[in-house]
Amino acid sequence: MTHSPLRLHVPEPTGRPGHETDFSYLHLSRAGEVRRPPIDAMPADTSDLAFTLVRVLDDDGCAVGPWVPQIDPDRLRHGLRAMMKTRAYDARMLIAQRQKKISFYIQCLGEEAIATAHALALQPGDMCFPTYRQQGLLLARDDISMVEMMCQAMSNQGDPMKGRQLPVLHSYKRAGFFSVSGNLATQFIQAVGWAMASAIKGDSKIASAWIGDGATAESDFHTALTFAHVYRAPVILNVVNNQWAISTFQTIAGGESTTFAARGVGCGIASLRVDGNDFLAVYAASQWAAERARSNLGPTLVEWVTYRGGAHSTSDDPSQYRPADDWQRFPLGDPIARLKQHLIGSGAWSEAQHAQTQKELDAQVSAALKEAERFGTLQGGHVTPLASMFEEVYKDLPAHLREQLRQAGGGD
Ligand SMILES: Cc1ncc(C[n+]2csc(CCOP(=O)(O)OP(=O)(O)O)c2C)c(N)n1
Ligand SMILES: [Mg+2]
Repeated sequence: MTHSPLRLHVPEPTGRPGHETDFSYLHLSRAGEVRRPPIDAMPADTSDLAFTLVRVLDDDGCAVGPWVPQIDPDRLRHGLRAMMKTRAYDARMLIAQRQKKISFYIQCLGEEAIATAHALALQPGDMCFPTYRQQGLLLARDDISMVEMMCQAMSNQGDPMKGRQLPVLHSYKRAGFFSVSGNLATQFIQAVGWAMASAIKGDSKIASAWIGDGATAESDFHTALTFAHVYRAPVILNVVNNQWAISTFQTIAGGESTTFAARGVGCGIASLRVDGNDFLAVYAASQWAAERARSNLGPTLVEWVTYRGGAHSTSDDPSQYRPADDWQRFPLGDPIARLKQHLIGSGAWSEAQHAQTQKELDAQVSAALKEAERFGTLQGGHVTPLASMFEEVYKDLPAHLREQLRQAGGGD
């Protein structure tokens, strides 16, 4: 028998600039269709849930099925406001970058439901290990002021990290927000290690790890899954599948013939694949996973299916590699519009309240930026002196760094 020459398969996205995306590759479930297993389900018994999609809100904005969470209207209004605040904050910071007040920015347009609803499902003292796209975790709770966050992005004299981190890479131990590392996937091993330490101490706190679809291709992701499984670490393993890793489509990281949720089940970890643009589904699945971890039942991997609505960062131009109208055509819609529709439909919200809230948030964000600028901007000065990077690292500065400090114009 003769064989034709071997050849590799190189996955391609179904859409490119000027050629619209065929989103049927997503394999969606209908709202309410997917079962909700008990909290103590065996990991292998969640296998089907790695290939379906947990959804609560249907096309009419009604909450249906076994995953409808117990959440009162006040908390839902807070959630909607948190998403709107995150979007308003991002929009203003993008302008600030174009005005050269900050050097760089990363927005989370279209992904707001994931971090904000997740934040509401955690408890004080739990620790998130976020990527650069989870500013919603901070903005959903009011323990860190927007002014302080903006100062961080401007590396000015109000920046708690004194310009030592890229804009957006926040660090807030007091808010359960571990220092964001630019090195992708490190969050996963760090979170699993923190969760193991919490269990070793006999504490009640859980960890929540964050990673993008692209970064799951890093070996740290797989190492973290092995440790989480073996020791049943109290951790939630969040994979945000926003379809893109800068210009690389999620299939290049291995999302074509399987799902990212299936990685969990394959490692003996309970797994869910969830509509990340459905605030109620995100809240319900986060609660399920948190309850499991807190009850000593071990880790849960959740794949949040969403879409990166904007550019990867202010240094990226997505018109080069994907259709311009892709986000508008994404079948899971816009998380803010969907929760708004639900709340209006249930009589808990109105168009007038929405418009008023939008106005208030825009004003609040502008006022915060004005105040933050008083501490300095990239263009206007008052940024942390270069020499300060040598401080608070070593008790006694080694000779070679003393020399570098001298060259930087500081020290003796
Ligand atoms: C270890 C490592 N490799 C590469 C990069 C460069 N890089 C920064 S963001 C990014 C894309 C990440 O995509 P994904 O994990 O899907 O997250 P998303 O940006 O979509 O939220 C890359 C390759 C990095 N920061 N760290
Ligand atoms: Mg991605």
